[in-house]
Amino acid sequence: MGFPKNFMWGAASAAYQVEGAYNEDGRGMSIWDSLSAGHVEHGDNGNKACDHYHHFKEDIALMKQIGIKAYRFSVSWPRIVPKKGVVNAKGLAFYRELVDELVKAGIEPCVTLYHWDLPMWIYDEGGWKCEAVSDYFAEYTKLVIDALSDKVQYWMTFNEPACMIGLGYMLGIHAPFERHMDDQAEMEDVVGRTSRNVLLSHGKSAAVIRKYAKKTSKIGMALNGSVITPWSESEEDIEAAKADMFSQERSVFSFDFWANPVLGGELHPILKKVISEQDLAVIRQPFDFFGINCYSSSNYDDAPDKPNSHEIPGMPRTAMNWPVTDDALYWAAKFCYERYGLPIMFTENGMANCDMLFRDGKVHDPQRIEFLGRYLTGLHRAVSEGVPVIGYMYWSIMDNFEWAFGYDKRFGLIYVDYPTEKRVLKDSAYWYRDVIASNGENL
Ligand code: GCO
Repeated sequence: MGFPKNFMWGAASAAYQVEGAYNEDGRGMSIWDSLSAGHVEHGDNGNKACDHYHHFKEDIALMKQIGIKAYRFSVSWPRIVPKKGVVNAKGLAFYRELVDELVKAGIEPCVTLYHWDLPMWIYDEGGWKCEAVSDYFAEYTKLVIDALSDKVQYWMTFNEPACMIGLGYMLGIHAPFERHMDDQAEMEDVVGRTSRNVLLSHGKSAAVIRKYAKKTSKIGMALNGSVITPWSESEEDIEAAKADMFSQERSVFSFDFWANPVLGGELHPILKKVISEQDLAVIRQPFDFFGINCYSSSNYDDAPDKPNSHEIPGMPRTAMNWPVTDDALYWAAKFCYERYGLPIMFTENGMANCDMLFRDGKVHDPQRIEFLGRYLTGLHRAVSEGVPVIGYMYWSIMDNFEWAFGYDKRFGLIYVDYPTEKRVLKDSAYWYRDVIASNGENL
């Protein structure tokens, strides 16, 4: 048994990382525009990025050349609602055109409503700490639904709430760069309040999607969390890995932290303190598919006192320094399906590599091809064992602004020469094209 016939072979991006055009056509400022100075390598920012805002037709033509069947992108909230009470028609028109162009190219649009670019006007009211944010998010959702839902079926309310809160409000390395790690009570208070608002936002937004979008719409979140791979396939090792992966000690970086309030499992103690039964009635808008962003198994880099910690000296690592762990997708799919019982979509997976434009005019990236070959073989195994996986979105369709790392880290299938905005398909893009054409049977 191989990949299903209609498997969504895709690639992903996010608005702030690719679009640029930060002050054009009525776009407002986001927390990344206004707060990231001093927090990003080389002082880079997303002002211009890949200028996808102006190159989207060319980019979709390249996607078509690769043969991808689905494209996951995010809508920039400050492009749609630049100021309180203001709706930017030009912002909506941009996404409308983008979706039209994708549909014309035979590519399924998959929309993420929030990929980290909170409008600055909401931050000024308290950001994810402010009670009103979930109503604002529902209002914004309605605008996007009215503009796009005749042609869009796949919706993700949030991308990686674990990182929004863990990196944005605990460690302070992503916008809004607030560090609340040093005092346990303060950390629990901030994480509790912000996470509750994110979950309420999901619930209210999903209710809007269900009410106003096509009845066939599918709703999910692109979640990330620790993925723990067992050291052997003995029952004992498998059970140990599973217990560790869903342990409450992993806090916001456990899938359970985000999935349980939505799907009906036990709440993490931090959430128990702040989420009421009334809240739960709003939050419980179950997913139709379980979105997973997965790059690596966490236990290769865990602290030595963690139960499955296992450092292998000199093991292969990507340019992010993340270990290359071949079976990560296999175990992520297996464990999450067993636990949540939902069809799975890998909403992100990929690697940063030391890519360069070679003197022959091409971008040779054998490491990425090998990485993909290994990870997709694991995915193929999961599918063959009967785990329902509906899609795989490579991160990223093109090189882009990698948050605090700026432009140093290249994840793309398409190389971007930033000074000229010229695009070049990497070798891995051609390789992925062949995988897609054979529906994964050539792996
Ligand atoms: C993520 C982020 C992406 C990153 C990618 C590589 O969801 O973590 O969504 O924006 O670029 O993961 O770090």
